[in-house]
Amino acid sequence: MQFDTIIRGGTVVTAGDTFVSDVGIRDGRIAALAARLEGASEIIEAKGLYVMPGGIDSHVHLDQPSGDGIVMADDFASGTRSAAIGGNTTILAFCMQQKGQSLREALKDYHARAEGKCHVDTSFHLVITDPTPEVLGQELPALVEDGYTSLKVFMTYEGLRLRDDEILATLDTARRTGALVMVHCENEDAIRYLIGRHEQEGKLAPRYHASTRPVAAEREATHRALSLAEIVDVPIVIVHVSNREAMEEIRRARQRGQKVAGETCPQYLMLTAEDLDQEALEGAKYVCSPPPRDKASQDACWEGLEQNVFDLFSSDHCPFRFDDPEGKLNEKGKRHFRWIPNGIPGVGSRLPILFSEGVMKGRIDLNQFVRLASTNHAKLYGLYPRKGTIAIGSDADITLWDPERECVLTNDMLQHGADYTPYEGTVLKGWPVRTILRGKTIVSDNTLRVQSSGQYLPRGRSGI
Ligand code: DUC
Ligand code: ZN
Ligand code: ZN
Repeated sequence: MQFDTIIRGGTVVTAGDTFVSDVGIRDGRIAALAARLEGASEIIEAKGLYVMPGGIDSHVHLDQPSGDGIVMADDFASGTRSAAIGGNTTILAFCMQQKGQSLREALKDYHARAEGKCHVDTSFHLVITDPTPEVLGQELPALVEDGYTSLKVFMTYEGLRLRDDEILATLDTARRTGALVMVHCENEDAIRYLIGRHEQEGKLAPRYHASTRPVAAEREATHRALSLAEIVDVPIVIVHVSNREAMEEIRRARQRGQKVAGETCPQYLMLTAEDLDQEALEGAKYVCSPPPRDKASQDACWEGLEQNVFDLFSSDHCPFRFDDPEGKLNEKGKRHFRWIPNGIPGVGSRLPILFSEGVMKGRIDLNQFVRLASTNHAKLYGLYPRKGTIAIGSDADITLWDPERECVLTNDMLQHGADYTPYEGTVLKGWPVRTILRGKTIVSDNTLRVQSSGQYLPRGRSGI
């Protein structure tokens, strides 16, 4: 047999092309693309289906220790199961450094959490919370050489946030070593001030999570992050952008000649601050940072996707159970919004939402979908062309999409650890009917077929 598998008669979609072709797979890689291929032990009929690169979700939180009795709803098994169900073949998760901890120690911990559990391929971003001279001068340069080529820094959250001089030192290390820095942009001092004022006024319900983190706090921090990157002349990624003003900061930085990538997420297209304002603490389900804004912000985020201001559409999957003392409704969280854990589930629903709301409603075309779902993540985070495309020699990471499949999204379809999805009841057109990882079908008919076949991926430097 010439091939292990042939995907027959589907419409292949890449970042730049759409064409009907058979796809021949051998030893886990794409070996041939031609109008008609013969000779395989497995034939997958794909007539009427789109044959797309497997999704890459480059912003996923799994099994992060959250402190204070709070437990994340997904470990690497359940989180990557949901990823595969939703058409993904690779995720990039965060390895969070604790204060005083070396990056090597943090990595040892996270590798142990992920080892043997992942159903899709996985790689880690390093979250830098303690940028000591040893970390920046010695550990980080060695780790970048070892394939840990991206970092995240926070401008908000006491205990996580870096001061501007620390951000500059981290960015400078990134410039020297070729790492790419992702920045969470919100002004911590402004947020803390507003939380204090809300406390004095007794405003403690979930909806005040949104009013203590206003657009101006995100816009200011976005502008500052871009300025700091400009000062040391290094590319950055602005993650989880929620509104027009922050988005326009990215556009302006590009016009000044800066290299910057932008990311937005499903919550900023599908939710608003009104979702936080509901009876019986239901609003806690939608608490995430930055918070969802308003309808005009949703429109702005769509515009950013259509006009390539955003290169990345990621889930920012950060799941907590709702009705659970270790989740959203912990004892303190019931009384004060600041103790409601921040984040919402989304790794399984990201692509069906973008396909249905974006492609099927005519906002983006199929090739733009592939760029936002997969290719741009691979290019930006050093996985291309092994991942993120359908080309000879690339890993056979392929998702088959049925554009005619209609469904109403329910939590049980997503097979994650959370007890809710923020998108319950959303009517979807188009669904990923088969997910193939390095040539093996890992999901079909919404069922995981192969356990734990994900590998860890050391990465090259960013192609930004
Ligand atoms: N930032 C994230 O990227 N994810 C969840 C919470 C947060 O603040
Ligand atoms: Zn963040
Ligand atoms: Zn995140």
